[in-house]
Amino acid sequence: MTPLDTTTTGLSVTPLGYALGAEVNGVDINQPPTPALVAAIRSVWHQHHVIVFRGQRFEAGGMLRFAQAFGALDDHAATPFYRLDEHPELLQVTNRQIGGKPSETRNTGRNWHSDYSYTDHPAAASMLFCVERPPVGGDTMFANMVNAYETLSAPLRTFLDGLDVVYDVGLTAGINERDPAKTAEVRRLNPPIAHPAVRVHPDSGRRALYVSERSSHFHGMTAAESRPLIDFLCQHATQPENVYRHVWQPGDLVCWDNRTSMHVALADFDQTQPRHMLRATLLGAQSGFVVG
Ligand SMILES: O=C(O)CCC(=O)C(=O)O
Ligand SMILES: [Fe+2]
Repeated sequence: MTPLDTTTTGLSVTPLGYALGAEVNGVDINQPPTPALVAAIRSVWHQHHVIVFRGQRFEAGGMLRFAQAFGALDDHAATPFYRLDEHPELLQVTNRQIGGKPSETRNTGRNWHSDYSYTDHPAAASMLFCVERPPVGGDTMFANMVNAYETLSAPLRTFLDGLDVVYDVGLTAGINERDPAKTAEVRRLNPPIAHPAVRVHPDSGRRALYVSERSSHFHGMTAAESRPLIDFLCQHATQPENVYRHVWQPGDLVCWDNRTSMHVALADFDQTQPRHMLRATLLGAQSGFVVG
């Protein structure tokens, strides 16, 4: 890893967790980032997988410009509801009312996952801005999937290296409590799709486990054969020692690499209290093949 040149960028980095997560200070996300700053942040991000910028001001244009400096953005067409009308690259993850009804993104992310794994372009990274949070709770946990892979035995790593794993949007927690018409549309847009069970990061070359609670089975294996292994891998990956738990503050921008981490949004809060976040999603490479 190239050492960080703090003299030119003014960045300072404080690890937040042993397994992953670091706070990055010295950045105003609403200022156009220089190429040197983007390179420095990228290097910290690769090292820590999840990075946190605190005390930021939400400006849609500023956040989009900042996010775009790291790659092309998804317009969230795989889940075409609750985008900002004027900026489809910003998805509202909120329990505010939208169109007179509680938003169905109020329970987004309630089981361990990597974003858009059920699409043919799994997200490279996500950036979530906290506008409003409940008085207590509403935390998000992240697990290091490079560690998860590297701490498996060599025979199991070799076995997984040769496998594809099927993702099914129907395994998204809470999906069956959502509006049936919207759910049917999301299922139609995203049929079950197989991706490599181990992902190689395009920049760092590191291998990471790519199996989550939204995986139904390994391609070519039965559900009965797959289930114990998927359960084991999820349990292995999400051991407390391999997890960073983020306690949000308004003004936090948390950025995670979906290729080397997975996350879960906890329902550990009073659902009558507002929680309002906006997400930009960095497009990942086309991947996978649709199954049955
Ligand atoms: O609300 C959160 O903390 C995260 C929700 C989630 O999984 C996401 O936005 O990708
Ligand atoms: Fe997510």
